[in-house]
Formats: sequence, C-alpha cells, structure tokens
Amino acid sequence: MPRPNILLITTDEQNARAAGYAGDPTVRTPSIDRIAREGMVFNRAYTTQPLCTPARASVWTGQHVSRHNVNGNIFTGRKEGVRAGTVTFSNLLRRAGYETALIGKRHLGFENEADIGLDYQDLAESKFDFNPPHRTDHYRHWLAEQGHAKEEIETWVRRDMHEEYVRNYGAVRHPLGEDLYIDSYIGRRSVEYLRSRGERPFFLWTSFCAPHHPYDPPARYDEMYDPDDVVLPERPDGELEGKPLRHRIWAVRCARNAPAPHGWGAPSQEVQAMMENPELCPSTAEIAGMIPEDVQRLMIARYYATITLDDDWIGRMLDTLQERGLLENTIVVFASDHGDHLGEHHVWLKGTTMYESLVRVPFLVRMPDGLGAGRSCDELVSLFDLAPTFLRWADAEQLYTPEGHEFREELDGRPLDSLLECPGEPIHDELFIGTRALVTREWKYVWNRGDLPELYNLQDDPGELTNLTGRPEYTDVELALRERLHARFNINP
Ligand SMILES: [Ca+2]
Repeated sequence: MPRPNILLITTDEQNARAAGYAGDPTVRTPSIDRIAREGMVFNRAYTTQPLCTPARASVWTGQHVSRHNVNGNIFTGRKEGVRAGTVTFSNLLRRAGYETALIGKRHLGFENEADIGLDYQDLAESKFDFNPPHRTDHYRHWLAEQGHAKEEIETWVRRDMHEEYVRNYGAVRHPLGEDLYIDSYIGRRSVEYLRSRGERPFFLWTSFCAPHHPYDPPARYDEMYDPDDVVLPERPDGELEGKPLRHRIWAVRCARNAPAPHGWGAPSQEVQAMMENPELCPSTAEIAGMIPEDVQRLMIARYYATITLDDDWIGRMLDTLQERGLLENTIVVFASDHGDHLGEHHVWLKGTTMYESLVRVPFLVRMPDGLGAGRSCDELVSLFDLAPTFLRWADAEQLYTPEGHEFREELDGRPLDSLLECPGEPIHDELFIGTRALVTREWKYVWNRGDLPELYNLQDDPGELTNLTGRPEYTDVELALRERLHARFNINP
C-alpha cells in the first residue's frame, strides 16, 4: 500500500458558516460541498488565534500560540517569529521521503525561513504589495511578465477607485482580468503542480488569499451574486449592551473609518475619544444604522463571490487528481486560518472579539478509502491538530518523541485519525483561543482586560447573542472556566 499524498487547501478568513455544506443559502461552493459529502465535516474546529501568522504557525508546528510564541501578524523586515530550529511537520515529511510544496500565501515569519522543510514554494503572499520588491513573491514576478506591476492594484484603490472603495467598505470589482487575480494564479499553479506529480508521495498546501478583505471579485464572479439575495445575520435590539464595550468600539471603528487596503486603518479621533470615555459609545440601535444595509449586502455578496472563485479552482484541482488517478491515494483537507465577522454582532473583518464567526473555521477531511465519509463530528479540534495528523498519515516520525526518548518539541495537537474512526470520542476537553478565550463542548469564556468578560452557552445560544457573565445561576460555571483560563496564562486581573 503506497503512502498517501496529502493535499491541504486553505482559504484566508472564511467564516465557517459561509459554505453550502454549512447551510448558507446564498454562497455557491459545489466543490467544497463535494469534499464535505465525500469526507467528514468537523463542526467544532477552531483557530488558535484569529490572525494569519499565529494561526499558520500553529499549523506548521502543532503548537498553540502560547508555545510557538508568535502572537501577531508578521510582515517582512521584522525579525520576530517562531524561534530558529523549530521543527515543522514539513521537515519531518520531507525526511520521510515526501516531496513538500506550498503554493500561495505563506505569511509565516520564521527566523529560519529557508528551512521549514519545503522542496517547492510558489509564493503569492497578498492581494496588495506590502512586501518590498526584493522579497520573493512569485506572483509579483509573474504579473510583471504579463505587463503589470502589483503596485497598480494599490494605486487603483488609493486613487482611481478611492471613493467607491470607501463607500462600499472595500467591496469592489477587481481591476485586473480574472486570469490575473491572485487566487486564479494560486489555483492554476496548483493544478499544474498536481498534473506533474510522479511516483514520489507529495504534500501540497494550496493556500488561497481570498475571501480576505478587500472583497474584490473579478467581474464574472461578481455577476454571479445579487446582493438582494444575501441574508443578513440576526442582530437583536440591544444585543451589544450586555457585551464588552470594546465590541461597540470595534463596530464604530468598522463603520466610521475609511478602510485601508488591508483593513480599517488607524482609529479615528471619534474612536480614540470613546476608548478614553466609554460614555461616548453609541447604543446598539445607533450602531445598527451606521452602515447602510444595501452596502452590507454588497460586502457579503462580493465576499461570497471570491469564495466561489476559489471553489472553482478547488473543483479543477479535484478533477486533476481524478484524471491522473491520484484521488484514490490522496487525502484532501480543507480549512481556513480563521473567520471574518461578516456583520454578525455589527462587527466586520477580524479583531477585538472571540466570536465563533471569527475563531471557528471550516474544516473537512476526505479520506481516499471513504473513512468517515458523509459523517460529521461535533468534537473540538484545532488547527494545531493538523501537524501530528499529517505525520501519522505519512507514517513519519512525530514532532514529539515517546517517553524515554530524546525530547524534541512539546505539542498541543492530537492526531485526528481516531475521530475519523469514531467521531464521538473527544480528543480535547477544552481549547484555548489566543491567551484569553476558553472553549469547551458547551461553553465559551472570554477574558477582556479592563472590560466585561463573556460567557456563552454555545449549545443553547450558538449565535452568542446573550452574554451570561455575572448571572447568579451561572456563577459556578463562570468561576471554574475563569480559573482554568487564568491559571493557564498567569492572568492576574
Ligand atoms: Ca488570515
């Protein structure tokens, strides 16, 4: 029996609800739905920190952020990152004879970037050109060969499209042709890679850049969606009054700040004033009217359109595997690095909160022998479970060595293969998200420095509409969760 190939496909910032298989009535994701149908759906999969670099570092290392210690996004030129010499799953896969490849976004920040165990890298790091020109970005070089500079896109946003971009909060049609769009490049290169595989087992991570803000589909995909079809999330009157103030401040920041290409930009004077004087914070009702509903529908429609573009490429990748006879020996995993609020609780993008819209991720595993096919798993899993799982599948050395042998790395991840056999047997009793949230099967507790904590019953209130903190009937639960969170991260409020 040859060792299986492993194909990891990730999107960037995909809300776990934004897929057909997950019940979204509007977004079209036939290929992702196919993986869900032919594989196992993990309904309770979480990121380790809702930011690109920390989440991705957890995938590579099998570690929680408190262990690999990359807490923020890392851009080129900054030195901080996972410490040199850290062993990644790809180091061990390569040592075990696998050909290892990454196509698309890496956004990693390892000090020892050259040695994360990749035989092949075809990098397309970002929709915009925040990397200095001397850094490796294969997409940038390819665009130049097509007669385009990546800076054109940023110029277009800052000058030509600025008014529309601001009015629609970054929901705009992409200026370049569909073929030139970054995820078309990533998808096309991935198909080419799969077409040219030989006998050697491979690991490929196809790492798409959408649906990350800006919501910028090329015209053909934009035309697939009518914003009137978008169902806006349920946001009860007064919802934010029982929540930490920081949520309302973030909502205002989203609504008021002129969006920069990568997000909302620095806090405005209005937001700064609220941070200093909470009494200036508007009510839920006032916040609800800040972004017109037709603009909100447009934002979500264009977000969906970029997901459908990725989905089409995922379909072509699956077709390629099938045509080459590789589907029967390739494990396919689909996930995202974290979510996007997408207007739930009146907030957008990522930041400030630990809501499910942000920290729960789509997560699917399709085994070539059909193990777990058509089933779903409600047990807790995390992005850090991928590394030990890949190594188990490849029959490679683990990131940790068994007791009595030389210590290599401390690991937070657990292999997922037992869940594929038996989806009701927990592998984690609890998961920590960043250093201030704790999730169990039933509860989520969030500590917010200098602000109200949050307690949600995820079974009764999956939309996290009611913060139960401070209610006498939940005192015991809250104290127990708080104690565990505070002990783990030495929090002294
Ligand atoms: Ca991300």
